Amino acid sequence: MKKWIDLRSDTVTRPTPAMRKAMSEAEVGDDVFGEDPTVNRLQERVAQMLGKEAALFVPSGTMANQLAIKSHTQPGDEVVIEATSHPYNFEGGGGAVLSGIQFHCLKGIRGILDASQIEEAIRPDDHHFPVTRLICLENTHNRGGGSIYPADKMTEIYRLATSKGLSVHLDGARLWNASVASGVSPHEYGQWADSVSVCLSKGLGAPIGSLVAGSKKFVDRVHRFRKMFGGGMRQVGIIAAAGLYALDHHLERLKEDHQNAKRLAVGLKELKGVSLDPKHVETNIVIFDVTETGKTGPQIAEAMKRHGILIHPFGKTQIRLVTHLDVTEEAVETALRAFEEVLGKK
Ligand code: TLP
Repeated sequence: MKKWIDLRSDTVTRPTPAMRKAMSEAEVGDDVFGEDPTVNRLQERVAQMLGKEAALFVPSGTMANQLAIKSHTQPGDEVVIEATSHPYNFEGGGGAVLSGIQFHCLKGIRGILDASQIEEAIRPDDHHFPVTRLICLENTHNRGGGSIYPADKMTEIYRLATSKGLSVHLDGARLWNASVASGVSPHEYGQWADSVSVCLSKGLGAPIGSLVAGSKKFVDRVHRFRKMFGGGMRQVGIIAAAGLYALDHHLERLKEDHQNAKRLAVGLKELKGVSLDPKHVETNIVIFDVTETGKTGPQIAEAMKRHGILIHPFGKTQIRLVTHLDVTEEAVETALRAFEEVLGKK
Protein backbone atom coordinates (compact mmCIF):
# COMPACT_ATOMS: atom_id res chain seq x y z
CA MET A 1 0.00 0.00 0.00
CA LYS A 2 1.35 3.44 -0.96
CA LYS A 3 2.36 5.55 2.05
CA TRP A 4 0.62 8.86 1.55
CA ILE A 5 1.17 11.98 3.59
CA ASP A 6 -2.47 12.73 4.24
CA LEU A 7 -3.18 16.33 5.19
CA ARG A 8 -6.86 16.32 4.17
CA SER A 9 -8.24 16.01 7.70
CA ASP A 10 -7.44 14.81 11.20
CA THR A 11 -10.22 12.26 10.71
CA VAL A 12 -7.92 10.07 8.57
CA THR A 13 -5.81 8.70 11.44
CA ARG A 14 -5.66 4.95 11.96
CA PRO A 15 -5.76 3.45 15.46
CA THR A 16 -2.28 2.72 16.80
CA PRO A 17 -1.35 -0.87 17.81
CA ALA A 18 -1.69 0.12 21.51
CA MET A 19 -5.14 1.58 20.87
CA ARG A 20 -6.19 -1.57 19.03
CA LYS A 21 -4.97 -3.64 21.98
CA ALA A 22 -7.07 -1.56 24.39
CA MET A 23 -10.06 -2.09 22.06
CA SER A 24 -9.58 -5.84 21.88
CA GLU A 25 -9.41 -6.10 25.67
CA ALA A 26 -12.44 -3.87 26.38
CA GLU A 27 -15.08 -5.13 28.74
CA VAL A 28 -18.43 -4.82 26.95
CA GLY A 29 -22.20 -5.17 27.45
CA ASP A 30 -25.39 -4.04 25.71
CA ASP A 31 -25.24 -0.26 25.76
CA VAL A 32 -28.89 0.12 24.72
CA PHE A 33 -29.59 -1.41 28.15
CA GLY A 34 -26.97 0.94 29.62
CA GLU A 35 -24.87 -2.12 30.48
CA ASP A 36 -21.60 -1.46 28.72
CA PRO A 37 -19.09 -0.70 31.49
CA THR A 38 -16.52 0.82 29.11
CA VAL A 39 -19.06 3.19 27.55
CA ASN A 40 -20.29 4.16 31.02
CA ARG A 41 -16.72 4.92 32.08
CA LEU A 42 -16.11 7.05 29.00
CA GLN A 43 -19.40 8.96 29.47
CA GLU A 44 -18.63 9.67 33.13
CA ARG A 45 -15.10 10.75 32.34
CA VAL A 46 -16.09 13.15 29.56
CA ALA A 47 -18.98 14.60 31.59
CA GLN A 48 -16.53 15.26 34.41
CA MET A 49 -13.92 16.79 32.09
CA LEU A 50 -16.53 19.19 30.73
CA GLY A 51 -18.02 19.95 34.16
CA LYS A 52 -21.41 18.53 33.15
CA GLU A 53 -23.79 16.17 34.98
CA ALA A 54 -23.93 13.65 32.16
CA ALA A 55 -22.67 12.73 28.68
CA LEU A 56 -23.88 10.33 26.00
CA PHE A 57 -21.76 8.41 23.50
CA VAL A 58 -22.91 8.77 19.86
CA PRO A 59 -21.47 7.59 16.52
CA SER A 60 -20.43 10.94 15.01
CA GLY A 61 -19.91 14.65 15.53
CA THR A 62 -22.74 15.33 13.11
CA MET A 63 -25.15 13.21 15.13
CA ALA A 64 -23.92 14.87 18.34
CA ASN A 65 -24.69 18.36 16.97
CA GLN A 66 -28.01 17.35 15.46
CA LEU A 67 -29.14 15.65 18.67
CA ALA A 68 -28.21 18.73 20.67
CA ILE A 69 -30.10 21.03 18.27
CA LYS A 70 -33.13 18.72 18.36
CA SER A 71 -33.07 18.53 22.16
CA HIS A 72 -32.86 22.30 22.63
CA THR A 73 -35.53 23.37 20.12
CA GLN A 74 -39.10 23.03 18.79
CA PRO A 75 -39.92 23.07 15.04
CA GLY A 76 -40.08 26.64 13.77
CA ASP A 77 -37.49 27.92 16.25
CA GLU A 78 -34.50 29.93 15.12
CA VAL A 79 -30.90 28.98 15.87
CA VAL A 80 -28.27 31.74 15.75
CA ILE A 81 -25.05 30.44 14.22
CA GLU A 82 -21.95 31.60 12.38
CA ALA A 83 -22.30 31.52 8.57
CA THR A 84 -19.33 29.19 7.96
CA SER A 85 -20.13 26.83 10.85
CA HIS A 86 -20.20 23.05 10.54
CA PRO A 87 -23.87 22.44 11.51
CA TYR A 88 -25.07 25.01 8.96
CA ASN A 89 -22.80 23.99 6.05
CA PHE A 90 -21.65 20.42 6.41
CA GLU A 91 -24.42 18.40 8.07
CA GLY A 92 -26.62 17.78 5.04
CA GLY A 93 -29.30 20.29 6.01
CA GLY A 94 -30.02 18.21 9.11
CA GLY A 95 -31.21 21.18 11.19
CA ALA A 96 -34.13 21.75 8.82
CA VAL A 97 -34.98 18.09 8.28
CA LEU A 98 -34.50 16.60 11.73
CA SER A 99 -35.47 19.52 13.96
CA GLY A 100 -37.52 21.77 11.64
CA ILE A 101 -35.47 24.78 12.75
CA GLN A 102 -34.14 27.63 10.68
CA PHE A 103 -30.65 28.97 11.07
CA HIS A 104 -30.01 32.67 11.46
CA CYS A 105 -26.48 33.04 10.11
CA LEU A 106 -24.07 35.75 11.20
CA LYS A 107 -20.70 36.43 9.63
CA GLY A 108 -17.84 36.10 12.10
CA ILE A 109 -14.15 36.85 11.94
CA ARG A 110 -12.51 33.48 11.25
CA GLY A 111 -15.72 31.95 12.62
CA ILE A 112 -15.76 33.95 15.86
CA LEU A 113 -18.85 36.00 16.77
CA ASP A 114 -19.26 38.89 19.11
CA ALA A 115 -22.03 39.04 21.75
CA SER A 116 -23.24 42.36 20.31
CA GLN A 117 -23.85 40.77 16.87
CA ILE A 118 -25.83 37.98 18.49
CA GLU A 119 -27.83 40.41 20.59
CA GLU A 120 -28.95 42.21 17.43
CA ALA A 121 -30.03 38.93 15.86
CA ILE A 122 -32.34 37.92 18.71
CA ARG A 123 -35.93 38.28 17.54
CA PRO A 124 -38.37 40.50 19.40
CA ASP A 125 -41.36 38.88 21.04
CA ASP A 126 -43.77 39.38 18.15
CA HIS A 127 -45.96 36.80 16.38
CA HIS A 128 -44.48 37.73 13.01
CA PHE A 129 -41.09 36.35 13.97
CA PRO A 130 -39.70 32.92 14.65
CA VAL A 131 -38.69 32.29 18.26
CA THR A 132 -34.94 32.60 18.84
CA ARG A 133 -34.10 29.60 21.03
CA LEU A 134 -30.49 28.54 20.67
CA ILE A 135 -27.02 29.91 19.95
CA CYS A 136 -24.48 27.49 18.42
CA LEU A 137 -20.75 28.16 18.74
CA GLU A 138 -17.81 26.17 17.35
CA ASN A 139 -14.45 25.85 19.13
CA THR A 140 -12.04 25.43 17.45
CA HIS A 141 -13.71 26.78 14.34
CA ASN A 142 -13.05 24.49 11.40
CA ARG A 143 -13.76 26.79 8.45
CA GLY A 144 -12.29 29.67 10.46
CA GLY A 145 -8.91 27.87 10.17
CA GLY A 146 -8.89 26.13 13.57
CA SER A 147 -9.44 29.42 15.36
CA ILE A 148 -9.93 29.42 19.12
CA TYR A 149 -12.95 31.11 20.71
CA PRO A 150 -11.51 33.60 23.18
CA ALA A 151 -12.71 32.83 26.72
CA ASP A 152 -13.98 36.38 27.27
CA LYS A 153 -16.14 36.22 24.13
CA MET A 154 -17.65 32.92 25.22
CA THR A 155 -18.36 34.32 28.69
CA GLU A 156 -20.09 37.36 27.23
CA ILE A 157 -22.17 35.29 24.83
CA TYR A 158 -23.23 32.93 27.60
CA ARG A 159 -24.17 35.86 29.84
CA LEU A 160 -26.26 37.32 27.04
CA ALA A 161 -27.95 33.96 26.39
CA THR A 162 -28.79 33.50 30.05
CA SER A 163 -30.24 37.00 30.33
CA LYS A 164 -32.45 36.36 27.26
CA GLY A 165 -33.52 32.84 28.25
CA LEU A 166 -31.63 31.22 25.34
CA SER A 167 -29.51 28.08 25.37
CA VAL A 168 -25.97 27.73 24.05
CA HIS A 169 -24.63 24.64 22.29
CA LEU A 170 -20.90 24.35 21.73
CA ASP A 171 -19.67 22.24 18.81
CA GLY A 172 -16.44 21.16 20.42
CA ALA A 173 -15.39 18.62 17.79
CA ARG A 174 -11.87 20.04 18.32
CA LEU A 175 -12.30 21.49 21.81
CA TRP A 176 -9.30 19.40 22.85
CA ASN A 177 -7.12 21.35 20.42
CA ALA A 178 -8.51 24.65 21.70
CA SER A 179 -7.80 23.62 25.27
CA VAL A 180 -4.25 22.39 24.72
CA ALA A 181 -3.38 25.50 22.70
CA SER A 182 -5.00 28.11 24.96
CA GLY A 183 -4.48 26.53 28.38
CA VAL A 184 -8.22 27.00 29.09
CA SER A 185 -9.48 23.65 30.39
CA PRO A 186 -12.41 21.78 28.80
CA HIS A 187 -14.13 22.29 32.18
CA GLU A 188 -13.80 26.07 31.86
CA TYR A 189 -15.08 26.04 28.28
CA GLY A 190 -17.96 23.85 29.48
CA GLN A 191 -19.17 26.56 31.86
CA TRP A 192 -20.04 28.81 28.93
CA ALA A 193 -22.42 26.42 27.20
CA ASP A 194 -25.49 24.40 28.19
CA SER A 195 -24.45 21.52 25.98
CA VAL A 196 -21.12 20.52 24.48
CA SER A 197 -20.33 18.00 21.75
CA VAL A 198 -16.81 16.59 21.51
CA CYS A 199 -15.20 14.17 19.04
CA LEU A 200 -12.73 11.37 19.68
CA SER A 201 -12.24 10.63 15.99
CA LYS A 202 -10.40 13.81 15.00
CA GLY A 203 -7.13 14.96 16.62
CA LEU A 204 -7.39 12.32 19.34
CA GLY A 205 -7.02 9.55 16.76
CA ALA A 206 -9.86 7.19 17.76
CA PRO A 207 -11.63 5.50 14.85
CA ILE A 208 -15.20 6.45 15.79
CA GLY A 209 -17.17 8.35 18.38
CA SER A 210 -18.41 11.61 19.81
CA LEU A 211 -20.22 12.62 22.97
CA VAL A 212 -22.90 15.14 23.89
CA ALA A 213 -22.68 16.51 27.44
CA GLY A 214 -25.08 18.61 29.50
CA SER A 215 -27.43 18.46 32.47
CA LYS A 216 -28.95 15.06 33.37
CA LYS A 217 -32.35 16.23 32.14
CA PHE A 218 -30.90 17.44 28.82
CA VAL A 219 -28.87 14.28 28.22
CA ASP A 220 -31.97 12.20 28.97
CA ARG A 221 -33.73 14.03 26.13
CA VAL A 222 -30.69 13.49 23.87
CA HIS A 223 -30.86 9.79 24.74
CA ARG A 224 -34.50 9.56 23.63
CA PHE A 225 -33.66 11.19 20.28
CA ARG A 226 -30.52 9.08 19.85
CA LYS A 227 -32.83 6.05 19.89
CA MET A 228 -35.17 7.74 17.41
CA PHE A 229 -32.27 8.63 15.05
CA GLY A 230 -31.02 5.04 15.19
CA GLY A 231 -27.84 5.86 17.07
CA GLY A 232 -28.26 3.31 19.90
CA MET A 233 -25.37 0.86 19.68
CA ARG A 234 -24.82 -2.48 21.43
CA GLN A 235 -21.38 -3.81 22.55
CA VAL A 236 -19.85 -0.48 21.72
CA GLY A 237 -17.34 -0.53 24.56
CA ILE A 238 -15.01 -1.91 21.91
CA ILE A 239 -15.01 1.60 20.41
CA ALA A 240 -15.35 3.54 23.64
CA ALA A 241 -12.11 1.86 24.76
CA ALA A 242 -10.31 3.62 21.90
CA GLY A 243 -11.71 6.92 23.16
CA LEU A 244 -10.54 6.28 26.73
CA TYR A 245 -7.13 5.29 25.42
CA ALA A 246 -6.99 8.49 23.33
CA LEU A 247 -7.85 10.67 26.33
CA ASP A 248 -5.06 9.02 28.31
CA HIS A 249 -2.38 9.11 25.61
CA HIS A 250 -3.18 11.51 22.78
CA LEU A 251 -4.34 14.69 24.43
CA GLU A 252 -1.10 16.41 25.37
CA ARG A 253 0.56 15.49 22.10
CA LEU A 254 -1.86 17.77 20.21
CA LYS A 255 0.77 20.47 20.79
CA GLU A 256 2.98 18.67 18.26
CA ASP A 257 0.20 18.96 15.67
CA HIS A 258 -0.07 22.67 16.41
CA GLN A 259 3.69 23.15 15.99
CA ASN A 260 3.59 21.22 12.72
CA ALA A 261 0.70 23.36 11.44
CA LYS A 262 2.62 26.51 12.31
CA ARG A 263 5.70 25.20 10.51
CA LEU A 264 3.58 24.49 7.41
CA ALA A 265 2.16 28.02 7.52
CA VAL A 266 5.58 29.67 7.87
CA GLY A 267 6.96 27.60 4.96
CA LEU A 268 3.94 28.14 2.72
CA LYS A 269 4.08 31.90 3.18
CA GLU A 270 7.39 31.89 1.26
CA LEU A 271 5.81 30.36 -1.84
CA LYS A 272 4.67 32.15 -4.97
CA GLY A 273 1.06 33.33 -4.90
CA VAL A 274 0.27 31.89 -1.47
CA SER A 275 -1.59 34.20 0.82
CA LEU A 276 -1.81 33.42 4.53
CA ASP A 277 -0.84 34.88 7.89
CA PRO A 278 0.91 32.29 10.09
CA LYS A 279 -0.28 34.10 13.19
CA HIS A 280 -3.82 33.03 12.31
CA VAL A 281 -2.76 29.40 12.64
CA GLU A 282 -3.67 28.76 16.26
CA THR A 283 -4.15 24.97 16.27
CA ASN A 284 -3.90 22.11 13.71
CA ILE A 285 -5.65 23.64 10.69
CA VAL A 286 -4.02 25.75 7.96
CA ILE A 287 -6.26 27.42 5.38
CA PHE A 288 -4.66 29.50 2.65
CA ASP A 289 -5.63 31.34 -0.49
CA VAL A 290 -4.14 30.31 -3.85
CA THR A 291 -5.84 32.82 -6.19
CA GLU A 292 -2.51 34.50 -7.02
CA THR A 293 -0.69 31.23 -7.83
CA GLY A 294 -2.37 31.04 -11.26
CA LYS A 295 -3.58 27.54 -10.36
CA THR A 296 -6.83 26.37 -8.83
CA GLY A 297 -7.09 24.46 -5.56
CA PRO A 298 -8.03 21.20 -7.36
CA GLN A 299 -5.08 21.60 -9.79
CA ILE A 300 -2.67 22.05 -6.89
CA ALA A 301 -4.22 19.06 -5.11
CA GLU A 302 -3.70 16.94 -8.25
CA ALA A 303 -0.05 18.04 -8.55
CA MET A 304 0.59 17.36 -4.85
CA LYS A 305 -0.93 13.89 -5.24
CA ARG A 306 1.81 13.08 -7.75
CA HIS A 307 4.27 13.82 -4.90
CA GLY A 308 2.39 11.41 -2.60
CA ILE A 309 0.65 14.17 -0.65
CA LEU A 310 -3.09 14.48 -0.15
CA ILE A 311 -4.61 17.90 0.51
CA HIS A 312 -8.14 19.29 0.60
CA PRO A 313 -9.11 22.13 -1.78
CA PHE A 314 -11.94 24.37 -0.57
CA GLY A 315 -13.44 25.42 -3.88
CA LYS A 316 -11.11 26.93 -6.47
CA THR A 317 -9.30 29.48 -4.37
CA GLN A 318 -8.52 27.90 -1.00
CA ILE A 319 -6.72 24.88 0.38
CA ARG A 320 -7.02 23.33 3.83
CA LEU A 321 -4.26 21.31 5.50
CA VAL A 322 -4.79 19.52 8.81
CA THR A 323 -2.02 18.05 10.94
CA HIS A 324 -2.57 15.00 13.14
CA LEU A 325 -1.14 11.93 14.84
CA ASP A 326 0.04 10.37 11.57
CA VAL A 327 1.86 13.48 10.30
CA THR A 328 5.44 13.68 11.55
CA GLU A 329 7.75 16.70 11.55
CA GLU A 330 9.63 15.02 8.71
CA ALA A 331 6.39 14.61 6.71
CA VAL A 332 5.78 18.35 7.11
CA GLU A 333 9.20 19.11 5.59
CA THR A 334 8.52 16.66 2.72
CA ALA A 335 5.14 18.35 2.08
CA LEU A 336 6.76 21.80 2.06
CA ARG A 337 9.39 20.68 -0.47
CA ALA A 338 6.60 19.31 -2.70
CA PHE A 339 4.62 22.57 -2.40
CA GLU A 340 7.78 24.44 -3.40
CA GLU A 341 8.14 22.29 -6.52
CA VAL A 342 4.49 22.79 -7.45
CA LEU A 343 4.24 26.53 -6.72
CA GLY A 344 7.80 27.88 -6.75
CA LYS A 345 9.42 30.30 -4.29
CA LYS A 346 8.42 33.98 -4.05
N1 TLP B 1 -15.50 17.89 10.00
C1 TLP B 1 -14.90 17.18 8.88
C2 TLP B 1 -15.72 17.44 7.60
O1 TLP B 1 -17.07 17.19 7.82
C3 TLP B 1 -15.58 18.82 7.07
C4 TLP B 1 -13.47 17.62 8.72
O2 TLP B 1 -12.75 16.95 7.97
O3 TLP B 1 -13.05 18.62 9.33
N2 TLP B 1 -18.05 19.71 13.90
C5 TLP B 1 -16.90 20.12 13.34
C6 TLP B 1 -16.33 21.44 13.74
C7 TLP B 1 -16.24 19.33 12.39
O4 TLP B 1 -15.13 19.78 11.83
C8 TLP B 1 -16.79 18.08 12.05
C9 TLP B 1 -16.14 17.20 11.02
C10 TLP B 1 -18.00 17.69 12.66
C11 TLP B 1 -18.60 18.53 13.58
C12 TLP B 1 -18.71 16.39 12.31
O5 TLP B 1 -18.04 15.28 12.74
P1 TLP B 1 -18.29 13.83 12.06
O6 TLP B 1 -17.46 13.82 10.81
O7 TLP B 1 -17.83 12.88 13.11
O8 TLP B 1 -19.73 13.71 11.79
